[in-house]
Amino acid sequence: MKIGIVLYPTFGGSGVVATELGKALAKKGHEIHFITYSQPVRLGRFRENIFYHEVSVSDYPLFEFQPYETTLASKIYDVVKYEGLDILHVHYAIPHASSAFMAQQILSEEGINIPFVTTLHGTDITLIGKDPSFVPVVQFCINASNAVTAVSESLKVETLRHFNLQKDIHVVPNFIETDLEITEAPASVRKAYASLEEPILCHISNFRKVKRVEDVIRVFDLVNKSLPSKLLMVGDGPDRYACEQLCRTLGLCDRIIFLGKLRDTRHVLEIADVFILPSETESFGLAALEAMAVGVPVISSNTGGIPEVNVHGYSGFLSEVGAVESMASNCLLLLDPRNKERYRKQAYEQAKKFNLDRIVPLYEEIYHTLVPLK
Ligand code: GMT
Repeated sequence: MKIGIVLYPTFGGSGVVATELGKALAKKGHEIHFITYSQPVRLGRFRENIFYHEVSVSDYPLFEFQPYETTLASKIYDVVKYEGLDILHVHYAIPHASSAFMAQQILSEEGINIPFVTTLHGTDITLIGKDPSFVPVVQFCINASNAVTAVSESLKVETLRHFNLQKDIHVVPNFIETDLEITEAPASVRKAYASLEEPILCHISNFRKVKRVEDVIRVFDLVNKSLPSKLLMVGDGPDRYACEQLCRTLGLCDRIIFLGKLRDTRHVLEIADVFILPSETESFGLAALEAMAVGVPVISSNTGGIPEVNVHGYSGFLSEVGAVESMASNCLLLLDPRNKERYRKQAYEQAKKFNLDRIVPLYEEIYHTLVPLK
């Protein structure tokens, strides 16, 4: 099949999932056309069956705000028509679903029928999508999509609660490639950040308000008081400054290392002992799954889709949002030498349930219902 994937190219989870999906489908022989405004961060090297079409936004002086949605619709039109695509898969409703709808309408005037699948990732529904200024368009576009998927049951429920939908929503969870065994990082890499007896805690996010990054520092502070440890903070965003301030106030600057944005987080996760995700809400929590896939158990909040990924008492522990004391004591449980190996294995086993080989075919099934003959 020739599949167009419309995505955000940045470090956000939706872009990562869309890129990894495209790469997996390309490996299976599909022809994948990524459509977005800059090269997706996870796309990496040149690969068979993968093409990238850049949407270049003009900076005509009349426009105080560049009409990205319109430019994107034109690009989609172009790629569908001249590359002969069979189907479009748009990740994140705003504005990708409305651009796909516009392109679909224009193409149908020319006798070209192109179905589009919309995958809802979370903030397109839970935060931005609920903004009254977006509701009519988001609702219309979900209903106009030929198929709709959500990355968790929780996101499906939330979407149905908030919008008036006539569409069925398929739950297709996010996925990860798991190795045959847990991979160990070379001791030399670990040694650069912590001594042998110091556990390494890790957090990865876009440092937005919803991630509650200051809770990560507070949890670490409590853990470190009982068990001297190190914390690796990966990513960047609006709340990084407040986090750095908090480290200074708590006198933790020599214990917390800010690594900034990284394209490939796997190598950091490989040296971590616990992953912390205290988000206010999270439709899935891909970062937690990525940690579990290398055998790192997770301390998280219990909201949104997180409980579908992190199983309390098995792959890690869940606490109420903001319950930093509970998160810290659970963290110490995971770090107890008597428990450590067991939770490590269980986290890894839990991640296997989301293996790419199990999940990618679910998307292919949906494509086949819309493009039966290919
Ligand atoms: O919150 C982020 O990190 C970015 C955001 C996005 O859309 O790129 O992530 C959302 O989609 C991810 C992939 O499906 C999910 O794993 C995240 O849970 C979800 N974020 C939120 O719901 C806050």
